[in-house]
Formats: sequence, C-alpha cells, structure tokens
Amino acid sequence: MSHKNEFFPKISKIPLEGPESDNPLAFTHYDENRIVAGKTMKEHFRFAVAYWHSFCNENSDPFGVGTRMFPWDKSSDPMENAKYRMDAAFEFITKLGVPYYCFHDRDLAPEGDSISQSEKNLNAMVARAKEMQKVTGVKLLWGTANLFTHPRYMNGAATNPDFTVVCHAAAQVKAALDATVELGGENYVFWGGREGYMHLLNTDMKREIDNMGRFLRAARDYGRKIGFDGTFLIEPKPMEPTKHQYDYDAATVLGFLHEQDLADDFKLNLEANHITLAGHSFAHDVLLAAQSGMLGSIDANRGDAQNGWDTDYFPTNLYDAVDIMMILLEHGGIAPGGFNFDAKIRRNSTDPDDLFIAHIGGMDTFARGLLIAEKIVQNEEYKKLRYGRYSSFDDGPGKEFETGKLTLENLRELAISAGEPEMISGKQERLENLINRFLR
Ligand code: XUL
Ligand code: CO
Repeated sequence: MSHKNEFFPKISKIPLEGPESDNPLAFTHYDENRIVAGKTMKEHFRFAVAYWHSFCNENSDPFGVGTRMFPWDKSSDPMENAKYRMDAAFEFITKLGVPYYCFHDRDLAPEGDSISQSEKNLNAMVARAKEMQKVTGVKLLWGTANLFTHPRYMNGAATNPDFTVVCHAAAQVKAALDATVELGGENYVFWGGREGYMHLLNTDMKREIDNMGRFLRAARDYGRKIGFDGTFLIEPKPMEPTKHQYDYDAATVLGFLHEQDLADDFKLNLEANHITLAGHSFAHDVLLAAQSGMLGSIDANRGDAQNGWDTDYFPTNLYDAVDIMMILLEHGGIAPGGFNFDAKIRRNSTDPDDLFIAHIGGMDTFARGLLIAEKIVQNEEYKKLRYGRYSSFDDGPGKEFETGKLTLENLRELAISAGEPEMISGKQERLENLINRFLR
C-alpha cells in the first residue's frame, strides 16, 4: 500500500492477543487459523466488510448532517475521491485481516450523466479493484446494484409501474453483474429496498411481483451467459424504505422463488435486523433457510428491542451468535456465502479507531459463539432433548408415515390401538439452563 494514501496511520495490523487482553485493537477470540469442528475460523465465517457503511455512509440521519470525517474525500472530482476511498477500504480490510468485501455499484463509482458514463466510471474502478485484490489477496464475497437511492426508483425498480424505470434498473444490474464477474465475486445479491408499495390503492400487486420474477430470470440468464457460476441471493426485509416490501421474510421469498422458477439459482442472504423487523428471531429465518437447503449468506448486524427500525448495530449479542453457529455447525456451514458486516458505527462514534473496534467486536462475538456452539452441539443431553423427541418416527408405523405409506384411515386405526398418548415434557427450561451453562 503506498504510504502517501495511508488513511489509518495510527493503526497497524490487528493482532490476536487472546481472551485476557484488554487492548481494544486486538482480537480476543477470532483466530483465523484455529481449527474448530474440522475447519479454520477463517473458513467458518468468511467475514466481509460492507463498503457502503464503512466508507460511504457519513452517518447523517433525518435530523442532522453527517458526523463522520472522511479523510479520503480529498478532491472536488468524484472519480478521484472514489480512488482515495478504495485505497482507504483496502487499507482497512487488510489491517483488520478480513478475507472479503461487498459493494453496491454506486459505492465503488459515482453515477454519471448517462448509462454509458456510469458504466465507464464503474469499469475504471473495477479495474483498480481488480489490481488491489491481486496485491492484497482480499476477495469479493458479493456485488449488487443500488436500485433505491436515485429519485427514478421512488416507485420501485423491477416492480416500477413505469417500464422505462425497469429498463434503467436492468442496465444497472447488467453492469453490476459484469463488475462482479470481472472481480471473481462468489455471489450476487438482490436487496429490493423499493420493491414493494407505499399504498395498495395505487398498486397492482400481482403484476409487480410477476414483473420482479421476470426481471430476476432475465438477470439470472445474463449472469449465467457471461460465466457467473456463483449463487444469486435475495435479501429479505419486511419494510423500510417501503411500507411493505415484497421480499418480506425467508418464508415469503422461498415461496416466491419456487413460484417464479428461480429456486435452482437463488438462495437467501439473511440479515439479522431485517428478520427481527419481520417479527422473527434471527435464528428462526436462518434455521428455516438452512433446513430447506436455501441458506446463502448472512448480513451480520443487530436491531434494538426498543426500536422499530433498521438500526444496523454491530453484532455483539453472544446468545444470538451461539444460536446461529449451532445452526451452521448442524447444517453444513455458510460457504460459498459468508458473514458480511452490514452494520454501521453510531453517529457519535467519531474516532478513526471506532470502525476497527466495531468490526473486532463483531468478529470476536461470532468466534466465541462458534467455540461455545461446538461444545453444545456435541452435548449428549442437548441432542437427546432436541432430536430424541422425534424417536417415535424413527421406526415402525411412525417411519411408515414419514415415508408416505399411511392413509388417514390407517392413522385412525393406530390411534385406537395405541390408546391415549403419554404426556412427554418439552423440557424448554432445562434446555435454556443447559445453554446458559455453556455461556459461562
Ligand atoms: C439495507 C441493506 C442493504 C443490502 C444490500 O437494509 O441491508 O445494504 O444488504 O443492498
Ligand atoms: Co443487508
């Protein structure tokens, strides 16, 4: 990295110091080479830094202007600044020691006055990113297109009632797919921020949802044509910025993918705060997707129990991390997805080291979660209480039922011969106490 563009000069590579360390700029638990359940921590998490929150978001809110200082905003030329920003991003990512990053097209390069100017800007920054990936070894977890900031998308992108807007969205997705392929991106994300409605009275819901399906099939076909062999991901969210978003939650998106003939190419990118906004626990949607073979990737962050919006806090809840890592250990892990920190430091976190501290906290939380989860999933009492409950389906008529061999009349006969079932406790409190014992 060239010295003149060093943006975090007081911070060097974040070291691992272990659980006893009080150094805020060191890892306590994340040790990328440590083997847990047959894989290194680096492979378990495939952590990624989100370009938009970390390098583009000045932390303005509806009541005030941004508070973050961006030393990389040095020039009056937006393309020059995009280059400085990229230097800052790769410096940060390598000092933190994270293997991946994720971007929107507009995070990398400013929009131009025309589609071809925007494509030119993006291509120039992609060439630069490719070079920096080569030098640093940092890789692209996923790319995406920002189809929500520009005023033209106020009524939606793929679901816009105006066909011309749909075409503009397609042009942007085409360029973002080209960029993702050029940079070796392992996944491509669709987050439909404005794919929903503000009021049903001016909305033909079925037509909009079908147009979204057509749009995604066209994007998939183009991606496969240009050699993208990674996973396409949809990131559910129930609302914000729309009143109601069509990709509401994992179950809704799974239904949509099957109905729209997209289930072979698409999986889910699940974000903690989006799931809790939909009224589920983080673990609920992750488990649902994992058990359906549709878990693609995770946007790691956290909401606030007192707020009804997308606060995007950095994830520090150990209990949640344990839940998620138990699911991943029991269902084959997250690859080729990863854990992308779609999280932002608070508006009043204004020191340059706050961005490091926030990511270190998130990584250590999940690393601790993994170490604890590994012990829990091997615990005989846990296994018996959770899975042993279903032993009546393991053989005999229960197994015949699960293999589709019994009719409703058969089941009635079996009920009569078995008599009244025994009361079998669900042991919820015992399980909760058991988990807490491992969290000590
Ligand atoms: C918005 C959000 C997005 C997506 C990518 O809530 O999560 O940043 O992850 O567009
Ligand atoms: Co996200």
